[in-house]
Amino acid sequence: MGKEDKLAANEGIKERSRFLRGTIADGLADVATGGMSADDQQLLKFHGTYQQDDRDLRAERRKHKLEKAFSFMIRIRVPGGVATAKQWLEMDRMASQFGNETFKLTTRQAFQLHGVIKTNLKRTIREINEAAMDSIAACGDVNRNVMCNPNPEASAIHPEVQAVAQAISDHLTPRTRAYHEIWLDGEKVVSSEEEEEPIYGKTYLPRKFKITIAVPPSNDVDVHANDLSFVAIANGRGLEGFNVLVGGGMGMTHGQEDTYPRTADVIGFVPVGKVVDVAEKVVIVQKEFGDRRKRKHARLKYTIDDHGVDWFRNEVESRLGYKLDPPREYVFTGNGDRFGWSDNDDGTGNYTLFVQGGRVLDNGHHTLRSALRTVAEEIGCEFRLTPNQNVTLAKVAAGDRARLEELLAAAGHSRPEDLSALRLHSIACVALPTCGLALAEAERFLPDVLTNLEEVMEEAGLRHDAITIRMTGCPNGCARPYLAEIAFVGRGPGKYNLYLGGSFAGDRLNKLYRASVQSAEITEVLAPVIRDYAQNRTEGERFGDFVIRQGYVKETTEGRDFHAGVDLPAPAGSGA
Ligand code: SRM
Ligand code: SF4
Repeated sequence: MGKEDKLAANEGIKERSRFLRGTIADGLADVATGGMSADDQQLLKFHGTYQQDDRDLRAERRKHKLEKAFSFMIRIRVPGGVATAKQWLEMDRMASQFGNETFKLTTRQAFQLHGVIKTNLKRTIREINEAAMDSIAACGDVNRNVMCNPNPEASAIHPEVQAVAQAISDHLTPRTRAYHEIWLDGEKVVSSEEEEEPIYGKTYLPRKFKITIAVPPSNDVDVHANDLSFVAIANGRGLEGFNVLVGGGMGMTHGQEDTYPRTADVIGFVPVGKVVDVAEKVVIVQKEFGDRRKRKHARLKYTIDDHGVDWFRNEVESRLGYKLDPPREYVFTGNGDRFGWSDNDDGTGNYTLFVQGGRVLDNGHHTLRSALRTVAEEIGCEFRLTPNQNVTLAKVAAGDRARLEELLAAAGHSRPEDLSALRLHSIACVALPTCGLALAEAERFLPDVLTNLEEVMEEAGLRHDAITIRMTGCPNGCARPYLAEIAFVGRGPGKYNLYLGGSFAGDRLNKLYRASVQSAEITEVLAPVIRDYAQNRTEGERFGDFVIRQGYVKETTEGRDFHAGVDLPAPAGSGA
């Protein structure tokens, strides 16, 4: 069998794992090391946890011949991002008791704890479950946390759309009892023959799978970064159904042009009652046809590009036993969050606040984490995690609004109206020190980049002009950089590829503008483009559209066109 025909190593790990058990239970009991075996590390992802090590400490520990400083990241699913005040308080407590005194609001509306040591892993996952949350399928080759627009402006249909997100999430959650056995001391299943995994089977999906639901005009969930999305279509009377989009995705690898981000295709419309059925059949087609030999080519986006979108729709429809209706019209106006207060029909209000990098922490005089703890204790509102790493404090009674604002102000937390529109439209992935794949900083560096660019924007009179700007430490795309108007993607320590030309609504991919820009040169490279935009844009023209019109980059029309037409300056000294 040639190398190309061989199944990827992860396929064997899944096949042998007895429905995701592997030797995880034994590995947890082994106190001789703070880590787990290589195979179990792959299986642990399906249980929502990653082995990591503190990369800031690597060199020092190597010098002293010590094992890496292993710890675990736990990702906690929050379908649609809706958490109660009690759940928020539990995350806050666990961040101190088991984690690194912070917790992260992710780009997929989940919570993450970092720094949990192996001996605390089981207890932490158990306590997460006691708080009516879980981590199963937060990672791994299965459907992940289902995202849903938390947009408080759409309060009338939000509960209905949220219920659909929950139903999809429940339906696609793995059925294996392994999670309960290992973490919750559930009764042991005698043999794996007793297990049933009706949708996934014993090798699950070829790769991760992601689903979102968007409520236009907001595309905050970034439908074009997801394998499957549903776009809510409502009329004056309520929710009618959803357009179905397939084949979006971000991840790629530097220097490998057969890997690329891709925007999704609309394949039809489905009434509300059939959404779960459609989700299941899309997952099943990908299970059957996704590439199990090459993990870098295993996402749905490549299955669709390999076979064609019409073929894919037919495969889905033949399993459904009916045809999808023609898609309906909809318009997206942006993929950022809407900040500040909005009102609900019942007189309560929702307040969306900016959380830099989604990191909930107390830092010197800026004590956001403590303030939000008090909000949860005193006001007891809902905490809705946004897809842009922010939080909406939802259903706040009219009488509590002033107190909420007072608590945030006392914590030194800036009101959205006091922040630049650029910062409010920024996202950074975790990157260093915990992410094992990071080539460069992101969450710890983007705030400084923004501070420098804010000066340029201010001088150009653009303080209130929103431009989407995203940074990731590597090309995997966790902050969905290829859908931003400006994106920095780590190439190596202190070096970033700079992409321009995504659309403000998140429905066009950007293109490489400069490769390997040094950290210190970022402002210098971008300032002339920003000034040109301020002076020469047309009425209402967005930055991403302007850079294409002015010829800074060519327009990217689809994923396969992402690497084409890149026009980089000749390297210094080339004589060109
Ligand atoms: Fe991601 C891997 C963090 C959203 C594409 N992602 C990772 C890992 C687990 C690194 C690893 O495999 O060892 C990162 C852990 C870092 C850490 O220390 O916490 C990581 N991804 C994140 C989060 C926390 C970024 C954030 O700052 O918020 C996001 C968690 C979302 C969640 O709650 O589930 C996160 N990751 C995304 C997104 C955005 C999205 O889904 O909307 C993407 C791009 C969309 C997509 O999937 O196409 C994304 N992550 C990846 C990839 C590339 C996948 C691919 O198709 O090539 C990897 C690497 C991999 O899977 O091999 C990855
Ligand atoms: Fe890590 Fe890369 Fe994802 Fe950032 S984009 S969190 S560096 S995998």
